[in-house]
Amino acid sequence: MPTIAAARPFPYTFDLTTTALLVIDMQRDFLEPGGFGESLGNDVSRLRRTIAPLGALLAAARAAGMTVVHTREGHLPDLSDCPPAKLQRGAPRMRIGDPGPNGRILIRGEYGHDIVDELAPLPGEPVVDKPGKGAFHATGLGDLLAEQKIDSLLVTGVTTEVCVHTTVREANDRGYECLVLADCVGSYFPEFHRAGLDMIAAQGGIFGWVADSTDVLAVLPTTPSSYASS
Ligand code: C5J
Repeated sequence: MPTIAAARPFPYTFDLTTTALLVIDMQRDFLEPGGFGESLGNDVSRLRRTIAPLGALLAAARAAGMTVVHTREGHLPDLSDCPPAKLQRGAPRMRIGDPGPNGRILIRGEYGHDIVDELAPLPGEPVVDKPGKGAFHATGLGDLLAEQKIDSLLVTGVTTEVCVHTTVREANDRGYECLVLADCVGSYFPEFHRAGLDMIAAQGGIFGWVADSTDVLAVLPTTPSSYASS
């Protein structure tokens, strides 16, 4: 089984047949101007450094025959799945559901809600729509992973301290072994990114492990068959 020797706090070993690559919320609404992220006053360019390494990891995971699952944060057009607290909190220039240059902010089916072109899901790859920050809350993710006997997750996406962290905490409580790829997760706040990663690996890996995508690329087989025969 592949082992990431450089993972913090100690080496991470995973079985490709029971591990999924989870790509969290790589949506235009967070990564491109005119969306939810920018409406909250954030510099969205800070997240874009994740796209190239994540694209390379996604290609390698697909070549190795790994399960890939994408998520998208967003709401139904009538906002019936959006708690008032989420809708009203803060003082954004535009609120969830308001019209923006990429369509209504954080609404399913709108251009801004979808995943950036560089990381578009392939036909057949599950895309889990989630109304919350955590990918397990009010979604079918747990059942989907259970059906495929997945017990470990390579976690990527945005943002480090919000949806990535919430999902890793949810996953950890459900018994998943999570490896977070530091260069494939991003935050609008560099200090939150650093602290978020440290919090995952601290205390003996209280929520999971942290490594770089290059560490994973170095151990992934280039074809599903080479893994099966190794
Ligand atoms: C946020 C997310 N930051 N995907 N969502 O509101 O992290």
